[in-house]
Amino acid sequence: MATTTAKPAAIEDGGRRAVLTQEDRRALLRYMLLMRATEERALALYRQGKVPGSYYDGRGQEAISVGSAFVLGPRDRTCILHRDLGAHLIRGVRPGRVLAQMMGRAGGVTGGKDGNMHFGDTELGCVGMVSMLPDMALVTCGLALSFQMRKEPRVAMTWFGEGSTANGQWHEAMNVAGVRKLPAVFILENNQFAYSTPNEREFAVDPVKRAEVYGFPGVKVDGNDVEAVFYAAAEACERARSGGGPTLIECETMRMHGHGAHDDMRYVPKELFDVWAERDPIDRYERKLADDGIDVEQITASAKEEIERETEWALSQPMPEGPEALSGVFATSEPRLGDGNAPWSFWKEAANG
Ligand SMILES: Cc1ncc(C[n+]2csc(CCOP(=O)(O)OP(=O)(O)O)c2C)c(N)n1
Repeated sequence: MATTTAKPAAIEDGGRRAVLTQEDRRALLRYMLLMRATEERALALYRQGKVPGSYYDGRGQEAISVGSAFVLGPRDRTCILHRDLGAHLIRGVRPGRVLAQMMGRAGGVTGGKDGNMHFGDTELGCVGMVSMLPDMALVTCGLALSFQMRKEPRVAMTWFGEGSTANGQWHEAMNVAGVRKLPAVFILENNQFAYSTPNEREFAVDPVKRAEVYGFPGVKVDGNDVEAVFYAAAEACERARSGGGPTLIECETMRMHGHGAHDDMRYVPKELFDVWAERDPIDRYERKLADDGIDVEQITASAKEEIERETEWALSQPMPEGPEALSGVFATSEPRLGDGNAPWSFWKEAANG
């Protein structure tokens, strides 16, 4: 199976074409802006001592989680990692709930439990993350296997850094996905560093080539181009839904902040930041949409206003009451599994028949 570079193209999925409308493109920009603004707010709150622990953001990587999660339908499922806030937002988690989560407030996604990384709203199709890398790749295989066994045309998608591909669990996940042709989409975010370890100390072959040895396609895309990510993910989802098995999509990008808020990233050469700053995914997309006559300023202003409102809401949330510490810790009822959220016009049309 060839390793290819994805080119934007119309994709067929269930008889419908994956073509971004102007409304979709405005939404892609809006979600990237919301992701960045939410993370900037969270970092500021961390520095004010309101976010305990550390804080892990995905600055510079917004096009990846936004472009790929945007493809998914309401009944698809996600395993979202620490640099993929855009995917939570696309599934329908409000920025205020994310900020409340970071601060351990009752209004947070898990009601003030689980710290600032390990959250997911199952009603919106997001499985809460665990830190052991890359165990969510195995959980993704489990979700995909259940869809396959029930013959449901659904997709499980997950994200991880290139550092995760060195761990044995990752290889087990890729192997089972390949052998069973699972309807899974693996999004590899190659942001050049696994904490302080640069790519050249991480692997001897390009990680996308590893898909081929497990018997399924690997695709490399510009991870700072939101539409390139979208089209690669649309093609992968179509393949998964039609029984063609998994895809690994390697998105090339750069982590523009430290590993966490505590990391001054002095191990990264400054020139590298300069090169990647020129390729900022939001600046690039703003320019592209403005050239196409879209009112970018209006989208920027409304995202700014939304984040102000959401921050105020998050700050007004109380801390959880003591007895709440025990709720939701042990299973006492069936999990609430909702049909999620999907903003892409493809799904809106499907819902309207
Ligand atoms: C099994 C395991 N070992 C170590 C860690 C600690 N750890 C958390 S993130 C990280 C670096 C991960 O690098 P990468 O997968 O490239 O993702 P990135 O953080 O660069 O997005 C490490 C070593 C962990 N979470 N799990």
